[in-house]
Amino acid sequence: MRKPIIAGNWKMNNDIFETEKLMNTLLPLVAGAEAEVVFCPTYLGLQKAVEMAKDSNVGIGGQNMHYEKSGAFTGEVSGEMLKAIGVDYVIIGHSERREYFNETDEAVNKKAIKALSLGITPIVCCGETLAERESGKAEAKIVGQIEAGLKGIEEITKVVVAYEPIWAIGTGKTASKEEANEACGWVRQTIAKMFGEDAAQKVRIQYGGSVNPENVKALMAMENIDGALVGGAALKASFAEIVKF
Ligand code: G2H
Repeated sequence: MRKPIIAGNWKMNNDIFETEKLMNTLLPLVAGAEAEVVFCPTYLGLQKAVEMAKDSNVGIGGQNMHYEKSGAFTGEVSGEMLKAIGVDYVIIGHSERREYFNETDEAVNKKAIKALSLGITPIVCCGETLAERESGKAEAKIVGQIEAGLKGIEEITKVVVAYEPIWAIGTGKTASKEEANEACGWVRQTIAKMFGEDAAQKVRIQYGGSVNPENVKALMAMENIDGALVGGAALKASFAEIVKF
């Protein structure tokens, strides 16, 4: 009942020319996919990507946005600016933004609320460090991030959550399908406590962290996993195999 959603997070890769090239490679390969497909290039590639994806089955997403409309926020881009060029998704609170750019749960919450108000689908990220997992604190970390990040959201069923264990990001290590499913279950239970069971059953939860064409099928077969947020493997033609798992 939940439509799978596979998103490629291109991170800080691909200039405008490389963006065009990868779009040209991937668009025909992912055509006809049953899953909802999203590509998230850098800010500089967004407009080109939106134009190129116009008549395709691919949606385009930003990797971040500011919650204010405009103002003295050097280096930032607002949700309104994303919307103006036709961006329909935005990744919020990726662990790399939390770690390197001091993004807090409070900022994640403001950004998610703002994105929804603009009709942009927020992909809200959560996940624990290796130390937190090894000391039995993974569930508490994830529950806390979801409670704070999704607080006060009115259109919860339009939110996509990405569970990404930090120790599995770009490391080649993947959480086992059981570990990933359990953590996505913690996310769903927390949403159920906050917004009710019906709403929680409608929210799509992605797993992210070294997803590749070999492991995607087993992950997607798990009860609580409705999609994938893919980094390194989203930069290759074989991303189409992930999309068409
Ligand atoms: C996790 C993921 C995409 P990768 O950050 O967001 O990256 O697939 O390279 O682990």
